[in-house]
Amino acid sequence: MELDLAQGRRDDEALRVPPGQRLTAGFPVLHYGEVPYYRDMSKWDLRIFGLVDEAAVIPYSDFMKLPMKEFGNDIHCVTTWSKLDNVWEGVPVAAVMEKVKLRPEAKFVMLHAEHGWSTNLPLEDFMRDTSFLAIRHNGELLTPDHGYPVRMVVPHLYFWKSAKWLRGIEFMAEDKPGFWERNGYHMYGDPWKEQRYDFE
Ligand SMILES: Nc1nc2c(c(=O)[nH]1)N[C@H]1C(S)=C(S)[C@@H](COP(=O)(O)O)O[C@H]1N2
Ligand SMILES: [Mo]
Repeated sequence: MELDLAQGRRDDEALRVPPGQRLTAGFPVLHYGEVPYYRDMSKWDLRIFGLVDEAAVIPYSDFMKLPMKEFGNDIHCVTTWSKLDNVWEGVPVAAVMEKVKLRPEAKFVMLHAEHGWSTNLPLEDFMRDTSFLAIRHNGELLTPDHGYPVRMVVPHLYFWKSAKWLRGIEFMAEDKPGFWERNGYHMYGDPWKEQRYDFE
């Protein structure tokens, strides 16, 4: 029997693309509002606050000294594009969590981005070992459009949960809607269940 490698690859890809999604080879840029441009990284920091014993503020120079790792994943945008085989470099969530002591009441997370944009997710999903804070994509530093200097990546949820220009991580006892969630997007956003929008 002859092996059809091209067909095998298409079957494999089909299994990796959630319902209602189409593959894209490019890397579309999608966000609300203006792209922030940073001139002075000494003004950048990442704040970890909410239900922690003591809030932490991590300056850029300290953030860049955190342990970095390579991550590979597929991303699925709610607007129906999926991009397979991304290679990222970033800080595992566990390394950031070493900076704070989480209170037991903490069950949800709000990710805060530049200009007040935000998105919410359960603590459990934030803490997965596939979630991370990215600084590079496919070998290059993140561009301003894609979230420079640091973006969250939560690959198992729709890509809007992956906040670009991340500046704050807030721990909460109850779930609260972030920016798109207040505007009708799903509170959880599982691409395999097509949890796109909450309105009909
Ligand atoms: N800060 C911020 N992060 C954001 C958004 C945004 O509007 N602001 N949009 C989200 C949405 S809807 C998507 S699909 C992805 C797109 O990321 P990309 O532009 O790198 O493809 O970013 C997410 N992160
Ligand atoms: Mo999106």
